[in-house]
Amino acid sequence: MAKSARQSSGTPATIHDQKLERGNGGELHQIAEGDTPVLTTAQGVPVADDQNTLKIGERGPSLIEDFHFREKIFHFDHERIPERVVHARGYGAHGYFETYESLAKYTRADIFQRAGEKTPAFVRFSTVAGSEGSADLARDVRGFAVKLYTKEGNWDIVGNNIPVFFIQDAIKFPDIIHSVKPEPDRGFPQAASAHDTFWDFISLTPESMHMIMWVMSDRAIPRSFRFMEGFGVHTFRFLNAKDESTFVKFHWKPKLGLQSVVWNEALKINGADPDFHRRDLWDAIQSGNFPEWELRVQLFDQDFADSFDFDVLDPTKLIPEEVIAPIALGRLVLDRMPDNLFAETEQVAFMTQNVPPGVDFSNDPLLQGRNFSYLDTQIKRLGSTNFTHLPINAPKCPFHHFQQDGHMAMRNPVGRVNYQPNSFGEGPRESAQRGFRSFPEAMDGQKVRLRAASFADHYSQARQFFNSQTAPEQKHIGMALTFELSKVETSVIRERMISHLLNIDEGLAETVADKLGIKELPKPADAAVAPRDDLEPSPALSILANGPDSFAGRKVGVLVSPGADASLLKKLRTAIEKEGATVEVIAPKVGGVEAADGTMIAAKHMIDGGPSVLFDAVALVLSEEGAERLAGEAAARDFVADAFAHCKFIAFTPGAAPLLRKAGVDPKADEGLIGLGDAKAIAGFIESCRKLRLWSRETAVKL
Ligand code: HDE
Repeated sequence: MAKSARQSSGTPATIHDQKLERGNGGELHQIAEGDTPVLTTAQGVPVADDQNTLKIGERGPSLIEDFHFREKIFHFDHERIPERVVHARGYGAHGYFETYESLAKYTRADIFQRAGEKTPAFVRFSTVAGSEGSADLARDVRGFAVKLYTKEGNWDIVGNNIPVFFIQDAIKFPDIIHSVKPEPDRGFPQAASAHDTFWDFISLTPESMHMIMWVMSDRAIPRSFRFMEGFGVHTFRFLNAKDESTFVKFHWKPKLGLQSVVWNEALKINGADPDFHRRDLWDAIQSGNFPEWELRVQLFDQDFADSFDFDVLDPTKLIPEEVIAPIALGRLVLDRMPDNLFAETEQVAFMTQNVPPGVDFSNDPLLQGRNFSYLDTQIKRLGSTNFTHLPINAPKCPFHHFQQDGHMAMRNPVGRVNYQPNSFGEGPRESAQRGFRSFPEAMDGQKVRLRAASFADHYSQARQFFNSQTAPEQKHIGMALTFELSKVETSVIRERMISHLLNIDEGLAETVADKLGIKELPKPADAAVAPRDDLEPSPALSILANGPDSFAGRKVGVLVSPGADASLLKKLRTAIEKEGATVEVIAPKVGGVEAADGTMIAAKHMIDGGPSVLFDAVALVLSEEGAERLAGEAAARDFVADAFAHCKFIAFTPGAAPLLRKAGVDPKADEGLIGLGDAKAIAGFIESCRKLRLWSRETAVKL
């Protein structure tokens, strides 16, 4: 009999500079060189062979006695937990919140008492409709959920990047979500609202029209999590030490300004890099460019609430920032990626009802419904009432209670007494002074199922939003509506949507109807309250009016060819990095190119894998011969043609002319094409890039 060969793992190689091991207390230790830990079972039994199951003879049946194999496969079979029913695809990071100054006048929330106080935070960004493995650039709302581990308990602000919502009452949530998810008979489309059931529901739900304007705007295709706002959406209350109430709305403002992509770009990014947003956050934090947001609040009293045009309890309405100017309370900085995506980002449990003393709810019916849902959903997803024992969910302040047992209990109370009151003088007691108190709002009414008349105006703020957009943004809304409705097969749904648009903006309705081939406009939809014309536009609602004033945090893709000018590239890189932006080099081949001076230029991407949609601006540093060659490659022509069509700034060396020509781009077409002759030209390129896009080109390229 031939001697059996045992498959061996050999010496484990490490591609990391350091090997890390987690101690019992969860802390990370560096493992000394040559001190590789021994593989064990989950019970700690050292393993001799992890390559072969235990068998009778080398070709015989496997033995059930093989406890290592059984444990390994058993655990693997149970690795998946249900994904979130909404917001399944998400990406999180750790950081901190730093309070600017005391807000004790309005709230006794501990986090706002002391200037300079730093509170640990965890943030999870997400898309809503797609499943965990869907692509980042879906047209969708983005979740913006913030967990603040305050000294008086965890506070979760579970918000979105859009300040209003589709529905007014939580009872409609399953309906809207069912309608946007893949259709139940066919199981598609994934992570897309462009299908019949979504638009059917929307067209039958006039209260969603304001939100629809936002979701059809570029807000729903952000360039990066780092460049989007967050909103608490609902009206909450602050309560001060005397339990006096002030209404509050929460806004997160990105330090780097707002930025989105265009739809054609989004489609291509999803193909080129479905993890575009994740990668962006990972890269930024790993390279020390910590993203930052300012927490601003709109504060108002009952008198304002009574006199405001809309009901402050209605989550389909906002209070324009020009009406109540937000006040800055502090800054949120994200500076550390989780060690493990599952343990932290997947298992984190956000709950709207997690509020500390000094923060309270309003009667917004959507918020009230959420306060039920978020606790309930954690049992389904995390499988035990003890999900608060997971490190990511546990408070970081002292906590004492008598809740015990249950699945996976890791921290039962010690001692004899697990109740109160008790005669043993043991255990925690409540504190009237420190404890959470609700605002003692006087309530009186009949038990009814009714929608308040003050919630009935569904079009005025939708119109105000549209009127507050710049011309390119208005155009994008029209294009998005056209695209989405073009995917709707049922004509009556398309027409019903046009009848709503007529109540928002006639021009918009006509443009979309024309593209959809609707010859005769339908009647405007019946409106419970006639849409108003007198709401002032709110510039704060526009992305383009609130862009950055620098190119910091953005990325330039530089396409190089053999024979490129290395010293020019160096100058370009220095100038871009000085601006706080980054450079990635793209070359015809993996590994880079040899420059004219014989030096090697390293590249991050090969042309096929580094399309221009991944960058905010591009530069072509090419020799004439290199450009001639690249002109024969579809990927290189697309690189240039797309950058041009997406209104990006394009810098180029004189040698790039053959490629520009073949890509159909006239180097003199507009001021967004910048010849790289000298250092002055580089400065000009960077100055242009601060505008992010040359929107005036859009009409010419018919995006
Ligand atoms: Fe959520 N939502 N939601 N939602 N939501 C969830 O909770 C729900 C709503 C939001 O990164 C679920 O733990 C109801 C508005 C974010 O882990 C679930 C209603 C806003 C996240 C749930 C709403 C949000 C969720 C699913 C209508 C913006 C992701 C998994 C009444 C203000 C948090 C989970 C994360 C997640 C219910 C409406 C934001 C099922 C019933 C409005 C950012 O509980």
